[in-house]
Amino acid sequence: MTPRLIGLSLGFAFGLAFGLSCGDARADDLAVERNSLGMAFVRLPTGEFLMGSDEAPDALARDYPQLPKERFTQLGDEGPVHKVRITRAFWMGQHEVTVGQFRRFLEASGHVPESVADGTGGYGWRADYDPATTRRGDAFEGRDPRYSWRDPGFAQNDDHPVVNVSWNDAQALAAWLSRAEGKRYRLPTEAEWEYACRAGTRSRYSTGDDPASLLRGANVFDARSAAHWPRWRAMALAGDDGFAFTAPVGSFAPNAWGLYDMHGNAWEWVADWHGDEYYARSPVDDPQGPAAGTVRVRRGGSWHTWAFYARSSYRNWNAPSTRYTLVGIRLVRED
Ligand SMILES: [Ca+2]
Ligand SMILES: [Ca+2]
Repeated sequence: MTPRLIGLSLGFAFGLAFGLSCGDARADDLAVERNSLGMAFVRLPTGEFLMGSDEAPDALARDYPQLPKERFTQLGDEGPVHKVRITRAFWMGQHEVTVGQFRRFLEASGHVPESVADGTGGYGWRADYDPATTRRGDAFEGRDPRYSWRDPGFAQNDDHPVVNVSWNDAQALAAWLSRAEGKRYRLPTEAEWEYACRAGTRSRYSTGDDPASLLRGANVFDARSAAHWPRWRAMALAGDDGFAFTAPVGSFAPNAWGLYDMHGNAWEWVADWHGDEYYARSPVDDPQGPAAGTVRVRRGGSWHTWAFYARSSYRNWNAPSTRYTLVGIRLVRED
């Protein structure tokens, strides 16, 4: 991760200048529809929100005492906090795309996932694999053809989020669904994703500021996961969320707009290229991200992610061909 430092205090002043004008939508009022693969979508209204975070490193250090302090000065791309207006209602996937839905897509479309097509496979978990034996201390073994969307090395049934899928695979899924149903599917923009994740909140998580609040709302790196990665035990969320690996989608409480697993379970690819300084020049209306780039953003954290990196504003990224045990898909359908 490259150090990313820009004016956090400026972002804070900017954030105070705007009030929230969204968030009055309630899950009970929002329409839900299912598509041909059995994916449920929630219709999110237009609105505006404050995107990003300008939290001072000292405040973060106080609330995440287990992390090295330099982590808190590497978050420049989360600021400045800026107003974003979503001018078009859209349908947000209520859940991450599941293994079963992805399999049905492959069977119907003939698409070959990138990890299979290029013969290099994905990443996976193996009980006797030791990160300390690898040069980079990788948490998982791979790339290896033995691992793919079909097998990340731990048990998944059809209701778990599909992982080891690339950004390019997500494009293929959206394009096929669009052709099959005559409605436009795509990945959410990064702004749509954060709007949906926050669901009217301004706190670190849709469950509040306290990392412990995630226990009722998200599958992250908790005490149960730490049993398999003892070297990172200190980073685990205190308590047991019930899942060492992925959980069936929808196993935790939804946010205020009826969306599940926006925090944790699987990271979710979004449409945008990543730009370190994009927020400083982002348009207010429907930002689409930088026009060009080398890496695509993923959001929300995963079952293996420390709570700090599952915050609503946190941004991470990978090359569009990346396939990994932690990264999955959530789609948008246009209105
Ligand atoms: Ca967990
Ligand atoms: Ca997720």
